[in-house]
Amino acid sequence: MKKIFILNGPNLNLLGLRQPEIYGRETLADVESQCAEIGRPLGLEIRLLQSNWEGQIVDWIHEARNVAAGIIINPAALTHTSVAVLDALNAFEGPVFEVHISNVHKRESFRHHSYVSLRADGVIAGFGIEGYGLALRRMGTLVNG
Ligand code: CA2
Repeated sequence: MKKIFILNGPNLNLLGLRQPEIYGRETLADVESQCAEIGRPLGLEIRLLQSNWEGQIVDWIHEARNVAAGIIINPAALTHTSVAVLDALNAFEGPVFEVHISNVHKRESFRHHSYVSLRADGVIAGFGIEGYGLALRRMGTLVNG
């Protein structure tokens, strides 16, 4: 089984608990179980992590360098602010996919720019939590050759 990190940034621990009109009613635990199911037949073992701390996200990206074949990341607000997350991703050699639950391009203009997109091999926005599974399927295609 190849390991794929699914990293989630600030406030995504509230997924399913607040603002369902924007982010839906499913929780991060639902994302984890759906991705585990999608990943299994593809030979992908997922490790889903969430932190409200930028430095923790950077540390997990560094850890991924040694153990993960790919990274799926929803950096949340760090998408629009963090050169540190971009720099860490630039030091990771495998595929990186950026996922947003909401369609950031339909929202405030400050959400239209992403530092992470400068590194991402693919970007999914506005597909709800299904976006994680879609990214994982593509990851399977890439890492299994
Ligand atoms: O659409 C996305 O996935 C975002 O990455 C979510 C971020 C936002 O800053 C990005 O612009 C787009 C916000 C995550 C906050 O998540 C919450 C979930 C439920 C309730 C409150 C916050």
